[in-house]
Amino acid sequence: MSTTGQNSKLISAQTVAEHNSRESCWIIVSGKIYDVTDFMDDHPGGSKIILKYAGKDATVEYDRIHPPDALSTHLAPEKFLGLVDPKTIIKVEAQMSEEDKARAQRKSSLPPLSEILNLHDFEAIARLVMHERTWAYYSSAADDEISTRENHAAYHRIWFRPRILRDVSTVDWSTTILGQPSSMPVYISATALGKLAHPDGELNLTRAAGNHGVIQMVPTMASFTFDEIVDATKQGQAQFLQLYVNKDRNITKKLVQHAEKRGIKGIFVTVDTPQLGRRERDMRMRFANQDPTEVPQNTPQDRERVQKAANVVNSFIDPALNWNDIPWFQSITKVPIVLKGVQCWEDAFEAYDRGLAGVVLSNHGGRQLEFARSGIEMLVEVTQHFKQKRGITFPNDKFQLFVDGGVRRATDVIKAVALGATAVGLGRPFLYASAYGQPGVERAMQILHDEFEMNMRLLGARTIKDLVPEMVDASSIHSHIVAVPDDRLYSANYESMQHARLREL
Ligand code: 173
Repeated sequence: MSTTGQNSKLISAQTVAEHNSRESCWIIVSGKIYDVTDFMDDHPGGSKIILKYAGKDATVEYDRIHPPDALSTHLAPEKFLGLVDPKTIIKVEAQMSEEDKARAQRKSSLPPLSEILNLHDFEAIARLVMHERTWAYYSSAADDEISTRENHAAYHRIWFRPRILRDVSTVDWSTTILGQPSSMPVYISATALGKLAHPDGELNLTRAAGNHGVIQMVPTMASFTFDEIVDATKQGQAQFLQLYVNKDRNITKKLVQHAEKRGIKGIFVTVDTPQLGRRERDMRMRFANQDPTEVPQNTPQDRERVQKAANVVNSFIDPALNWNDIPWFQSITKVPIVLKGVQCWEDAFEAYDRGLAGVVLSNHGGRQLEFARSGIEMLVEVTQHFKQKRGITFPNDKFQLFVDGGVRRATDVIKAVALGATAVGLGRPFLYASAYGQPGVERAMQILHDEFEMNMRLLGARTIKDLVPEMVDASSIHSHIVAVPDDRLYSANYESMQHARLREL
């Protein structure tokens, strides 16, 4: 399916401008005219933004978010109507709102990277300089945002039992993940729409990862194409692929087999997203930016539209995915397959018994099921059950455990590794660092390296192998109410949710 076929019919910009409503909506992207009337309610970013550009040229906004092939992948060929007649285009100067100007001003006074001392700093800066819609999308989480805060708080319930008088003049925290060397037990977890953070989006992550020997998990919903991201790697740089499984299994099969050909070293199938969680701060931001004439009314049509928008991800992600699909995955690729979003020992056993390469214990950054437990708490449960019921201990090369969510410090990673994780995923922190572009992401990685070096020494751990369960006290991990000092840096970054407000008349 492709809309990039030969359709060289010329249409005037004035004709396009007549199709400026929900009933008939055309847009121009890179000189091409598309009919998006039927598609707009399936658009993951909502119909509102499409209607804003109805009858107009949406190229700049489109490029800010999407990979070049998004339209050709998601629209039927007949929706590509032709080319805009260049003689008919009237240029309109882009207008900057007061908020845009203020943001640009803040962006011009970023502190130098040398003053960024930890990953919380990146988050605080990102909140000031990212577009408010970007911040709302990245930082929001499900419902009352309790799981997302628990993700970080759970690490506060684990304390260290260091060993002394070991020669720690040299310490080494490098490791291997699914057989691939990694300079630290950390990988870049997949996050959608990287271009919202910076024009170079995911490529900042790819290039920084290449320079620091870190593995990047390439997201299905990236804002560059898969090939653009792979093309940005260095010789020998390993990458994983995060996979949303499409209803049309041929699309998924093609992606997986193409990824294998391009040298992807692990496939992380996301299993916690049969429907997207409700991220109310993100939803609220969309309403706040809404044209009052477009505010959904309580009519059956509008209710259906809102419901459809909430479930829109269903057109890209198959909610029918189930355990019986696993042999099919194993038949289409030889790349190790890991399930991302496993949340209890029963499912971890199931994954093990079906010959998968591992699981990511994760609640999707708290963005899916509210009151899903933190990955680090699940890790304690999973390793205990494997030991007691199967006599299996971790880390284990045959079946690897990963954790993500809430990780901001090397000490967090070290706790997870001591408890049996092979490596830990960080998503948001690297996105926030990418507000500074590639140098920001590199600085974030360097900060983690510096924290690893010092903490390995202070713990008496010369290598990753010295990080054993006896080095931590996780006995309070399942107690969700424990008085520990507040993490001021982290808490100050947390932005409270808001209630609905009366509309301004
Ligand atoms: O967490 C997310 O926002 C996410 O996983 C997603 C899924 C589909 C489209 C965009 C983002």
